[in-house]
Amino acid sequence: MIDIKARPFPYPLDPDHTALVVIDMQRDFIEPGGFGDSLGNDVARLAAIIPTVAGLIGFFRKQGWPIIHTREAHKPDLSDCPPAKRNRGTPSLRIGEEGAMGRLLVTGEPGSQIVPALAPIDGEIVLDKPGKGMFYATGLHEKLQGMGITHLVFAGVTTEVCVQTSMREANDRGYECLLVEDATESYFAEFKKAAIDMITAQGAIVGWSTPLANLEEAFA
Ligand code: TIU
Repeated sequence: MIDIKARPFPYPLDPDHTALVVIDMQRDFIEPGGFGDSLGNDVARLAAIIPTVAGLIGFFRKQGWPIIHTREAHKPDLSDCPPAKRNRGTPSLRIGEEGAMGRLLVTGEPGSQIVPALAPIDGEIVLDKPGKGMFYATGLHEKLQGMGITHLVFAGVTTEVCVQTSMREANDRGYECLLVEDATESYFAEFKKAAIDMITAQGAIVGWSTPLANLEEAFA
């Protein structure tokens, strides 16, 4: 185990059993005209973390550790999109409707692609998920178990929605979870802070958080 400086106390990283999960760094959330924009959000906040996420991905590639990229994306016939999700609220466009980057949150459309600066490379896992959490209806737990993964490092968007949901799902399945706090972002600064506070409170009730520099420093 290698101790990483973290909140609320050092994170015990197991170099042989750790994977990175990059949550939903796709155009639909980060670029104008996508799903995030349709909900009335300022998407520019999210683009700002791309260089740090790229640095984190580069760190994992250098170590030779597994990387999983998720995308929130539904089947073209929307059979995996519950009406409760599609019909909620008054977005400018609904899931499956045609936007500036194709049909919103639909697999294979331009908007569902990961931003070019963070594009997956051969050997990395790319996982489409219909929910906010990465374990719901994906088979990911079985895949990670098959790989012998016990520790998960998290990055991506948005902190309090898909990242936090995925981290809570992972925590309940027994994974030791670390959130890289400058490699995640929310449309709402106060929600990012609150999510990290909630995750790390009560003796790391959900997991740990740390900036990328602490991870890099431990392996320098
Ligand atoms: N709306 C919002 O903050 N997030 C999502 O809908 N999905 C993810 O977080 N990926």
